[in-house]
Amino acid sequence: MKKWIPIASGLLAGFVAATISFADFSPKAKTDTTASTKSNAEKVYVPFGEKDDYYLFASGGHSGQMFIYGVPSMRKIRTIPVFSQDSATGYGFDEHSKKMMGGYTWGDLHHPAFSETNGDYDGKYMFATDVANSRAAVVDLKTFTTKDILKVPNTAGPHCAAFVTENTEYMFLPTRFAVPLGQKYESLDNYSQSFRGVMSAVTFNEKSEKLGIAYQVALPPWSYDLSDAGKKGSADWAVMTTYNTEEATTNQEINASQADRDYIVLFNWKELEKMEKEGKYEDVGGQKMIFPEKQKGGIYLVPVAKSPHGVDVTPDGKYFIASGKLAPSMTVFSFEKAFKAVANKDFAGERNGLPILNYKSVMEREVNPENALGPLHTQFDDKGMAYTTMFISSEIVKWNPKTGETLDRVPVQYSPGHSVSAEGDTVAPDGKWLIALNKIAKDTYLSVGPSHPESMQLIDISGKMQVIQSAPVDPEPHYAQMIKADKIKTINVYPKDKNNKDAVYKKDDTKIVRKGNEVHVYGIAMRSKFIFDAKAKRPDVIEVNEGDHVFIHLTNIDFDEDITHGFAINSYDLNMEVQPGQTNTMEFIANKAGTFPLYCTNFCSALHQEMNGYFLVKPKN
Ligand code: CUK
Ligand code: CUA
Repeated sequence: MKKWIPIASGLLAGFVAATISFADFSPKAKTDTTASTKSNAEKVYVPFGEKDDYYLFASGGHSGQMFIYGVPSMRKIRTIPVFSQDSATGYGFDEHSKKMMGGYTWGDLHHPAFSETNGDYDGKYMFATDVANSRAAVVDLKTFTTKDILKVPNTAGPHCAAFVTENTEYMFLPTRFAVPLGQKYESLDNYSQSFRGVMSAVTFNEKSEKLGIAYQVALPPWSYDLSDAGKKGSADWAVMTTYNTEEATTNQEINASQADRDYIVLFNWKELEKMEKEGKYEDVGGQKMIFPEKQKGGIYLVPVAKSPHGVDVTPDGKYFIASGKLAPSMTVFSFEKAFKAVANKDFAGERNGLPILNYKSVMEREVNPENALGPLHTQFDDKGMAYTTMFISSEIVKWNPKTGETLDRVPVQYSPGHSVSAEGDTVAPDGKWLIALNKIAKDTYLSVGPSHPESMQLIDISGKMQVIQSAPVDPEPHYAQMIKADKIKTINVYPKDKNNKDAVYKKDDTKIVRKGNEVHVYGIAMRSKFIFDAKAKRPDVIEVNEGDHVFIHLTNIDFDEDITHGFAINSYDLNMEVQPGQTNTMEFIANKAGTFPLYCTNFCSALHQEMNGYFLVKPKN
């Protein structure tokens, strides 16, 4: 049988080689493209007193965090802790965020996704998922803080998320790893019969600011990779790539790269929603699980070049573009043709009960820029032109999805995974800036030893593509989104919350209350002291008995922008933060007797160093 992509097996070796050896890259390309002229320097220079035009939200990968940069200066502004503890902000130490983290200490955050209205970023929320511990999270962009985290049952590694539908109705979480439903023990010999790749339809309630699960779908036991929601005419649909349709249970590097083709899974979420409403699901561990081999009509397969890694929908919603890491081509598929094939039952058989659409009926064109290797992910500009990252040939290729013509290419250093252009995955990309998110920085920055930071290279795409700036970034920006700065409306201080029974806004209301062995402190932080009980001889001292269950509720009554206080207890491994107007609680058992200084960790005034007190723990006997 003729191989569909004759050079694919050679490429596999190339891909593997490229991931272990970057020594072959010539440094010459770099000198050709790095910022060296004044005009380029001016483009990224944001004078003091002025601000950047865009926010960049980069995923922090296995740091579990999200990194915020300004564009075009590429200055890092903030780290938002999401799935991992962060002592800088007390995240994961205070009671609320500790509970949210659900007992886990870290996460692997891959694809950030802004909330959308009519297919455009609305600047309200940011979503993300955790591949490591199967969770979803939402970040509030009024305060740049994590609002809710949801542990998603029945799933292992929702890598391909988050991607949201046009009006944030759902974010879908398909999984990278197949597991038996409920993740029960099962022999890998029963993989094909008992394992599933589950996709979850996660909802967000803006009023309660809580995430929930509407339903789940038990997909075949394949690995699902990056996905995208439809837009405009295709808004009811979504697409995701698959690999390991071979259902290999060991040595995936070889065994999951056997078949010449894998699939794009094309699904109609309105149909799935209808099935859920009509009760066409089974209860699996308390979740509504739809089995597509029994409930037909919502999900279809489209054959695609082997082991695709990315699929992206064009801004007009008419096409979806799949890129194969082991195939040299970008394949453009037409939604309209797919809908026709669905209506005419133009099928080329079935797999696992899912109909396969005829490749020729849905495919629009295969695009193979000369010597461009390892296409991964695609972004767009305001004219609908596509920018695809080439992992192996280390470059960005600009091309026209309507003709397949290659328009421009620029080398990057090195091995870009994703790239991101300004609002480049919305219905209305801005056509400004593209940032290559490179896996390997190698010789770009001052050396810090054997392992280097990742690298984000800013590319001006207003004319011929030109790399003009680069910024190091901690591991690991798998994806990022760039939003116009004026779309984000932050608050300056937390407003008083009369319904919060833990909050205290006046000195005279501070108190320490004992109920059995529970001690509740209702205190305030202000420049430059703590007051836990205004009536006490020493208002800045907390005294408890060894073994007491202690709750310290602390309100920052400095209603003044950027006057943040911290609260740490020496040798108790505890720290939290109260931002202006905010109330936070620290909960712990006083299991060590002794004298422990407490202090403000966040520099807040000239007398910050005096902002301290004592935590005294009387021994049991
Ligand atoms: S993935 Cu493709 S390069 Cu997690 Cu989007 Cu990293
Ligand atoms: Cu409060 Cu330093």
